[in-house]
Amino acid sequence: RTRMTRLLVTGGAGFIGSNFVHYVVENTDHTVTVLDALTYAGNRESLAGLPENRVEFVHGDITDAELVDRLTAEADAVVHYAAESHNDNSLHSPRPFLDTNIVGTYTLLEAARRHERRFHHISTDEVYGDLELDDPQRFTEQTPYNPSSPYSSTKAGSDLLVRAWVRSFGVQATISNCSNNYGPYQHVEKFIPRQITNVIRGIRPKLYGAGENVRDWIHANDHSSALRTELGWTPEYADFESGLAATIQWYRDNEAWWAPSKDATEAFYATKGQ
Ligand code: NAD
Ligand code: TDX
Repeated sequence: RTRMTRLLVTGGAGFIGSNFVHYVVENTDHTVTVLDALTYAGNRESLAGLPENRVEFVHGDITDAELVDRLTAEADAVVHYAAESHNDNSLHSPRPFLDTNIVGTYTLLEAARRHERRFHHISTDEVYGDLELDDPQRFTEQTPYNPSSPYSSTKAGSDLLVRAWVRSFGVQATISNCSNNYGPYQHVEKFIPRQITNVIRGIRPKLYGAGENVRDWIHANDHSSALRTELGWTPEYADFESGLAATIQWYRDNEAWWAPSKDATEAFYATKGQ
């Protein structure tokens, strides 16, 4: 256990952010302020049951400079998850991706700079583009950025802002570029929960194209605890099959959590022929 710290967690009512807040409450003495706009992807219920003396919820937007400034000043460190996160949505309506991912990250960086706060930026491996199926190469920190979608290009842009604020202004920041996460509290628009909840509802799973896309999956809890080379971290959910089985069980046990967004998500996909 480490010294007690107050963390400002943006996007803490989303999938990975809420898993992180649960993880912090269970494994540290830190207190958490969640800043979340509760977009379609945010869900207050993902934080249900957490002790009020450890987790404060603030409903607000990361592009609100005044609010971000105050909350950053009150925190010891900022962990930044808030984003528009769905590639499919970015193809239909890119504008919110620019506002949240670029302007929102800029707003947080300026506050971290002003108040000299440690800043961790959650990004994605999709900034590196894609690999051929038989490509012997894997992405490293040195791989050039080559994003494909409006989503990944705004994440790449936000990463470059973080790098520039480190170089230009000495902000103490780190970036993680994680692969696909799975686990509880993931929105039913995403691949794994969409197929689990389709099967529960008796709908055929939907595979895009010929189903040849490949993803690297990491359990959200392992994302919360990770940094392998320097810290000697190893994943707890090393066996994908049992991690997936536990995730399927979670969706079976928590239909009340996902049912309210299921019909709207499928109705939207149907309008796009997906
Ligand atoms: P998510 O869509 O489930 O959650 C995003 C959260 O951010 C929601 O609670 C939403 O309400 C909030 N939010 C959105 N816009 C906001 C704004 N303007 N102000 C305040 N809050 C706002 O996303 P996720 O899958 O949990 O992803 C979290 C982060 O991890 C993102 O930065 C994403 O790019 C990154 N990431 C995700 C994955 C993955 O597999 N899901 C993999 C690698 C990296
Ligand atoms: O119904 C589907 N059928 C299907 O074949 C859906 C929803 C997706 N897919 C495919 C598309 C992708 O190849 O499955 C793969 C995974 O799709 P998503 O779950 O939408 O995730 P992806 O586009 O890979 O992006 C995710 O990982 C990287 C997160 O949503 C991003 O936030 C993260 O940066």
